[in-house]
Amino acid sequence: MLALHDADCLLHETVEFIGAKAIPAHESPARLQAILSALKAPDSSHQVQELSYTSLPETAKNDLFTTISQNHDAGYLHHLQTVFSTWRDKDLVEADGSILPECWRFPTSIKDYHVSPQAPRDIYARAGFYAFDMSTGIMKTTWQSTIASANLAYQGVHTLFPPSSSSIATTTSPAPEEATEEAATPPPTTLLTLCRPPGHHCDGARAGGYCYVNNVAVAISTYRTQFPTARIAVLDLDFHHGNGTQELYYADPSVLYVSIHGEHEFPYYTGAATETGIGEGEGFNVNLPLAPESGVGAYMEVLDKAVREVRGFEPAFVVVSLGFDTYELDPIGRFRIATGDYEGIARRAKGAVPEGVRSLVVLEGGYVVEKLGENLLSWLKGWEEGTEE
Ligand code: OKP
Ligand code: ZN
Repeated sequence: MLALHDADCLLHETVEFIGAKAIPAHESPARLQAILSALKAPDSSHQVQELSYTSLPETAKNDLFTTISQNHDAGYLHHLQTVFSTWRDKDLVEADGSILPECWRFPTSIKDYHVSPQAPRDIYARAGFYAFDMSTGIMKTTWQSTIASANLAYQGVHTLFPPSSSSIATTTSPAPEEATEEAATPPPTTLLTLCRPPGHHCDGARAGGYCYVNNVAVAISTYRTQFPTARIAVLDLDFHHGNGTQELYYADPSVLYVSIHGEHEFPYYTGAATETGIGEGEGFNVNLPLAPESGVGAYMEVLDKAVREVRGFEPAFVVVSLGFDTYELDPIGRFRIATGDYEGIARRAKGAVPEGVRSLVVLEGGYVVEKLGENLLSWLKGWEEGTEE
């Protein structure tokens, strides 16, 4: 299977608070390194295509930024891009330090009183205004990795659905004489984007859960430019509930969000089965929380439900948010899935994709670095062999 990667995704390396301790974040560059070595091993049947956001022409960069801006607030994006240098100029953070929030927007107990939606003037307070937890520090290369990660989702959709217009630039634009030959190659039916940082927790204006820009939303917005009204299904298989993705499409009947995740786990305040969508989007959000310590048997039962939901929706495009923190030894996930189980899980999950429909697999979490490669290879085997139904 084809996987898209950008070396800039390895740069971001921050800290998080767990309990009373600040530790190097579980979401580390080593995760991506492990995945790359597995995919590039001599006996691997997979291909890694290296992209480079940095060397894109300005027009493509602008187009990507416009796409991101469809889902994220301008003040928030400005904050992500500038906060580190602003703090650094004032000597408020070390060159290799990470900015973490100290005070969040909070609901008051006064009925019908709403906290001002304006970003506070105070420089420390703004870090809290644009975040919802202390796992999502901003260091000097955070934006560079974030934009490279988003670009993978953007380019991934362009690879699956080659735009007819030549205005969309990629880093691998063929020379004119090769262009016809290139066009003759049919696009792949599925591909994997090695996104890092991940994306499913951040919403329109807040970073959280190691996420800054929602890569799935970037993929959906990119797809929408070609297919404005087609139905899109998101199947979120990370251990954690993708609150950001849920929120972005909560009122949207053209995007079905289906998630299997640990019950009562991070992000704690979302993911209940009672969250079914709002307004026109009512019925198009399906949460399938599963008790911690569940093994593959219980998981497969709920996966069957998820697959039926997606199939019933008859999507024209399927996006998978793929996390390996469902693995039995994961430090922050609590299911009991074994390496060998991923093959069967992916084979079953592939049944969610209707025949002839293309799919994009977007990397989210998974924190047992030593097993990430093996787990992914097992999953990809099942995904490639599994049939669209
Ligand atoms: C991101 B993804 C647990 C603290 C959790 C953040 C977890 C983010 C998970 N005690 N901190 O969905 O893999
Ligand atoms: Zn997760």
